[in-house]
Amino acid sequence: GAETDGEALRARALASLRTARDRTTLLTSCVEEPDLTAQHSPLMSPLVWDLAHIGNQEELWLLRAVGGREAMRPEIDSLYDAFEHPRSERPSLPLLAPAEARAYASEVRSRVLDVLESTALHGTRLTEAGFAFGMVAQHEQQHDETMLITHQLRSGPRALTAPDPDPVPLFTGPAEVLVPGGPFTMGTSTEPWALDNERPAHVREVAPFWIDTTPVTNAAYRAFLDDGGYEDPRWWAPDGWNHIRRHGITAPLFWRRDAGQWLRRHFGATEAVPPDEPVLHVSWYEADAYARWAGRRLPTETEWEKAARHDPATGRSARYPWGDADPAPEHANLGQRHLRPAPAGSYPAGASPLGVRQLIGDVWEWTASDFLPYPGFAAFPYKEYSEVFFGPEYKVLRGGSFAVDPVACRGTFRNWDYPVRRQIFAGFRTARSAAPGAV
Ligand code: AVJ
Ligand code: FE
Repeated sequence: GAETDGEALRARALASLRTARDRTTLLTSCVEEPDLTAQHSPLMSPLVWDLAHIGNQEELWLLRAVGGREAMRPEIDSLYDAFEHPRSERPSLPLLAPAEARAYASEVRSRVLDVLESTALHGTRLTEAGFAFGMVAQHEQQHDETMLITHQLRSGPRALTAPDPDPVPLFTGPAEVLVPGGPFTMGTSTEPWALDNERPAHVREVAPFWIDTTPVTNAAYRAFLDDGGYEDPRWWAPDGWNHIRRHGITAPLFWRRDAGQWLRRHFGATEAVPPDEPVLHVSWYEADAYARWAGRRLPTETEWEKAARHDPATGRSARYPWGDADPAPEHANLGQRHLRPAPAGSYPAGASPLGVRQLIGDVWEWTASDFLPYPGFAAFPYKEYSEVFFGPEYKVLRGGSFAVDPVACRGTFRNWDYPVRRQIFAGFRTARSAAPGAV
């Protein structure tokens, strides 16, 4: 009945908020105070900014908008408004000190638990099926991924550890999979915690195409490097060529050549670049150049989602490649259980019906597409989540990385970033059209 549904939704909201806070606590307690207030890269906020911003967004949406409560500390709102202050400015703001930021976020949370107890999870769009609580849990998890990127960028010894993914035999299955042409339902109108840019569901016609069975590996990417890929303008989009020349980019971020061997910095340690892992920390321009060199191209966002969700047996779109079940550890490398992507060919239980692997988890995958609204898009609950970013400056990434929590990952989930970005946990796979004569 409605009451047990309400209880199940409340339990899910509570568990999602708790999982997010446990991760935030881990990410902000494994380093000393100076590492929380320092800016480790001009591209990133100090960790203590993310921490208080997480609390402030939770206060805005769950205490004020849902709970109708007064502002706790109205004077700090502007400090933690991402649009008022770009990341490069944030270290010079009068931010809450680590102890104050922790106390603020935990006071917000304890009041949120009261609001969750006393709010009906239906009746308004914001509270329907616990949406606002799910949105806030996703927001915290997105900043947790951002904080993990800051950890990767920081110098000094390793602060975080996690077991490596299980080794798997070298993947020897087919290199690519044929996805049939025809209609496909993209996006969702039914997933309760889907964000505004994933909506509404709509049908698209897709021409048949081939897509890589697994993400492109470090070994495959090295062949591009060894073939002089970074010195040959034929492979590069003109803006990408200018960018790599101007910045002297000759390999993925964090890679370094040492006596004929490629090493990389990985969370405070140095390691040989693992050949079978999906390539990580490449820009859209690098992904696009590799694909052209390989005689292929990046998949469009529509192709990516069709590969991930289309079930040819029924013609319907599933929530995930493996079906409608929520992600479990055997499906995908998610949730920072590991601090790296799993080798190509891992997670056979997470494959799509056509056999495409590792679409969810491991590495965010660059697509060919600009970040644009779907037909019928309506900003909800705020324009600054998606709407202000629509346009040709941002490219879409899909599928989530090892650093994405399941609550913020679906077959419909859309991420976006500038085509020059490399610090994010991004890799890619390639595609080609199956129609005769097409690329
Ligand atoms: C969806 C990952 C691009 O981190 O900029 C966090 C998510 N929005 N706070 C970002 C987000 C507001 C956003 N991305
Ligand atoms: Fe935010």
